[in-house]
Amino acid sequence: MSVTMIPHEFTRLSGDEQRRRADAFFEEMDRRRSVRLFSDEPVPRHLIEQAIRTASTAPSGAHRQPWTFVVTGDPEVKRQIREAAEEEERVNYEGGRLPEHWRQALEPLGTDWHKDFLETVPWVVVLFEQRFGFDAAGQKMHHFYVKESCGIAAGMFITALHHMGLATLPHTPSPMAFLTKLLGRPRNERPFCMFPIGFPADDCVVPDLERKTLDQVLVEIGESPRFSRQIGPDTGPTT
Ligand code: IYR
Repeated sequence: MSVTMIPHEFTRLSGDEQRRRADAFFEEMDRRRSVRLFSDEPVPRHLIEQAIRTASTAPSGAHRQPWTFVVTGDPEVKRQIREAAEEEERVNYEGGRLPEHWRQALEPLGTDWHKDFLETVPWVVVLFEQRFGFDAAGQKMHHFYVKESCGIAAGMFITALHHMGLATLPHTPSPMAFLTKLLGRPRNERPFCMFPIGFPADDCVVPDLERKTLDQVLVEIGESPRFSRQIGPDTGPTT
């Protein structure tokens, strides 16, 4: 059985417009920060739904879309998530489960086992990866590149949230298995990442971090294609 092929609706932009969008989007994304201090101000459910719709446009192995976004705004559920997450993190930080190199890496960030934000925020979303799926007949179906697919979906999710003026923290209390049971998920699903979502608190602070420069993250091999330097910061605006 093959899928029907349809013409691709692609919007071709002018070079100027591409440059303008590229620069503006970078500026916008560069202002994104992971937030740990939230206000309890409500957030419309529609915004969360749109962020999940957006994330679910992510490419995935064989288009299996191996993800489930579990959403809760229920104070009791949030309380249970917080309690269980803090229990695990207390063992990490105070029970010596965090290896020394990990402890050292976290020290400048000032994180500890307290996870108040899990109760403060109006919404908590847990992204579950589906290790396999089920076809229409209920038969087990293979899922491909599950981690890669969910990683891309998670990136698009936090991008969508930032773009709509919300803050989040990709949070991975370790180990996360408690979420499967607590949220009543089936055995083909595993927690991938958790996202407390809301507005930053008025007195929210974030670590004064620097991002790697382009030179540190970009390695070019061989010669650039012809004309490719026309749209580059060193050649000035394009016409
Ligand atoms: N999951 C723990 C520890 C932690 C790990 C990393 I890597 C971080 O960037 C931040 C925290 C916690 O949430 O505290």
